[in-house]
Amino acid sequence: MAVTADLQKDSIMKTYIGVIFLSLLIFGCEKNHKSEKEAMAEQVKAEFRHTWNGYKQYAWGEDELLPLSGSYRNWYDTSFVMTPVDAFDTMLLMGMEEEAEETKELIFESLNFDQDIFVQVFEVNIRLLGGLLSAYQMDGDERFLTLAEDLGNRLLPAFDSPTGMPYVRVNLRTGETEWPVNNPAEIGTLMLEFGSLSKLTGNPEFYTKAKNAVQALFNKRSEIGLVGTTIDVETGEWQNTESHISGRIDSYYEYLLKSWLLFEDKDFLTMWEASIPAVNTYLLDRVESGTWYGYADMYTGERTRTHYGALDAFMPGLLVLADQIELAKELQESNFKMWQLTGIEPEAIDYVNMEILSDAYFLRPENLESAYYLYGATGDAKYLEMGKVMFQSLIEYCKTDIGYAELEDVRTKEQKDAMQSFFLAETLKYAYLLFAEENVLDPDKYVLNTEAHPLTKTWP
Ligand code: DMJ
Repeated sequence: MAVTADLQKDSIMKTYIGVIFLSLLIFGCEKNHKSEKEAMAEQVKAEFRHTWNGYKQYAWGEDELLPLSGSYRNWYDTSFVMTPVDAFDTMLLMGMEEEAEETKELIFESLNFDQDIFVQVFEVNIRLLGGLLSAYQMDGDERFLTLAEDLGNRLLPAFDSPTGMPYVRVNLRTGETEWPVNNPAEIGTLMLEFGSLSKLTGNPEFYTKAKNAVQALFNKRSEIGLVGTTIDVETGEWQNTESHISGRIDSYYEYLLKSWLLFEDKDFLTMWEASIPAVNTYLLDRVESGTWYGYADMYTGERTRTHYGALDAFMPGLLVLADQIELAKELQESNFKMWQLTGIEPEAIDYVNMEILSDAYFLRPENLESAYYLYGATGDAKYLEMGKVMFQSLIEYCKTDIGYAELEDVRTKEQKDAMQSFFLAETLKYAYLLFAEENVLDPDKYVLNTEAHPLTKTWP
């Protein structure tokens, strides 16, 4: 009896010690994770500052820094201070008050949309209109809204087509339009910005025109529920009937769901729910190398290509918002596999044989973006680890003395003298949000536009 009691005591003791040891280990790991996360967030901030200083020194007041030659590039005949407008809310999130103040002054001193220039509606919308609206909501200065409203009014004539779908380009001064062959991404990625502009100014026209365009496009889907790559906005005829989730279609899907989340307008939920099953039936592809989205004919659903790329990598993040976490996890494994092929992701691959089809890297954010959403939804340290690897490859291969450079070729790591404004708006923002404290941006309150500008429902 005594021996049994002693044994029992002994085993209770051992379990007790085991539990304490395990708790200490978990606590220790959590603490380690926390301090490592903090250190990573600081490092992202340091890289942002490094790049911003380069912009200040070599490209102040211009659209984009050229990170190898120490020069600059403007998109059009005049600068629209693309990088500062795109980078401003990242500075606010990072708590970089001094930099935010100087940026704000630069924007108000130099930004003037009264220009006789044809601009690309989609790019100007996601970067400038999105940036200004987010700046207004986060900073509160009315001048941001005044600029946003002026820009919105100048973009409105783009919708004056027979179908209500926008032309690709509009002249900011005359309202003339050009290029009627447009695509779902450029037609369907205006709603978050135009809708917010209506809510914030009280003028419903922005919301109505952007929504009509989305609905006109949605109505052109095939019987099996897919859209094609290009469509003529004057005739409503599809020009290229290949369907996919890549560039030229990608953010159409993103905005269907996010417009529902931001405006709680059921029509967007209906369109999302009618679209995504078709995407997951005909485009989703599970092969030996992993789970991917391929290309298919929009009418028959037949596979046309087994291509995937850096732009497609946004989809796991979007699926998290749609609560399709398991699929998102599967896809993120593939995203990371693509990243690891050469230590930094190529623009496009054939996922069947993992062959690189387009070997550039444009400093794109989508892979990090999906890691951020998945970490938020699962709390799984695996996604932090992925983010860490991706961020470190950026430092290793893309960093220059004055900023960050795209890569000509992910195999040779040869750098290219270009740095798009989304590097500061998105790539470093998602990296920062992944590692920073959760309360830096409340995911239940904010919807990020496709250029990662946070928008929030401040209206009734
Ligand atoms: C950004 O301008 C936006 O994220 C857009 O939706 C896709 N392309 C770039 C980033 O890769």
